[in-house]
Amino acid sequence: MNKTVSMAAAALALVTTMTACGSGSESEGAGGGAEGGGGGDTIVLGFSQVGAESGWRTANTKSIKQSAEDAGFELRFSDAQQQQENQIQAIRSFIQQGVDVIAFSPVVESGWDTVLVEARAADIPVVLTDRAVETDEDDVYETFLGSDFVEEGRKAGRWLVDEYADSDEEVRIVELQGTTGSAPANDRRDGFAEIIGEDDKFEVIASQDGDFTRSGGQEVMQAFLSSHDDIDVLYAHNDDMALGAIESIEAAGLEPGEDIKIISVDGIKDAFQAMADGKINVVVECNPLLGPQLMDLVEKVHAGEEVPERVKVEEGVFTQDQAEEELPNRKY
Ligand code: GZL
Repeated sequence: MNKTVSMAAAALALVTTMTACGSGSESEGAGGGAEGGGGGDTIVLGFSQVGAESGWRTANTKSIKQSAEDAGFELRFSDAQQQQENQIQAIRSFIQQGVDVIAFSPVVESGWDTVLVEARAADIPVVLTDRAVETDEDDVYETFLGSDFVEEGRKAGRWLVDEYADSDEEVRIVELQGTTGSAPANDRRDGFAEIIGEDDKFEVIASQDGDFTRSGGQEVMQAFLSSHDDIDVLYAHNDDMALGAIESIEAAGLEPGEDIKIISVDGIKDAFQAMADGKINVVVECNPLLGPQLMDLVEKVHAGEEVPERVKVEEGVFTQDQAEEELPNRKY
């Protein structure tokens, strides 16, 4: 693989990345700046991040940056502000720079084949982290490190089935979905539906995209409340939307956690505090601290070592009675 990238091209690519993404693009760690690509002693890792939409994402970014520094890698980091076109341009820029490895968390599942084929043609290995892609191409990424979102949805469903095991009454659910087309939104929806679908007393009366943000959760929950006066349960695909929804529930004069039970996913500190305050009933953990595992995979992939095609992250489920005790242990 020809990794000689002219200084001008590399500088242009880096500037292009910053201009194109209109977002945060930075180079950190050993040898930061607009030097050429990889091929030296220091592994140059190009990372395209979804954005900064949630507490989970903030913790994920911090883990990646800290782990790259600890591993002695040069990290070229791009924040796509939740726009797929920004991620595609960042990946193209990393290809032009001739980085050693590209890693990214795809904001949505589809639309990646062209740029992944370009990375393969440039002989630059790609590592998926956090979210998966749908692709018809073979060998366009080395491994996928991330949670099992379908299982997270099942865990949410199982809690609800247990919670209402002794009731035959209809249970009316509203669902705050994550970013449309994203793997966590699709899979958490499907896993939850799989479990509650076994009993027709459970009915999802409304489901809408809140984009994984607090403002999105607040706005969509407000809309749900204005068109439904019989909501029993909120299933939020992440804590930030659940926390935003709580504001709307309280503004409507209702008690979150009591009048409307709340199931959430991620496990950020603010959600544990809300659980301790009785406002969220259960949190399905989704671990953002993927940095150490990611850097280990990057090192192996760069060395040409075999890596598993799929690396799952172990996670738990936490209920209100555990919140107070667990809160001091939370790392994000
Ligand atoms: C899950 C991650 C999701 C989180 C949200 O791995 O992709 O994106 O659940 C975040 O908080 O926005």
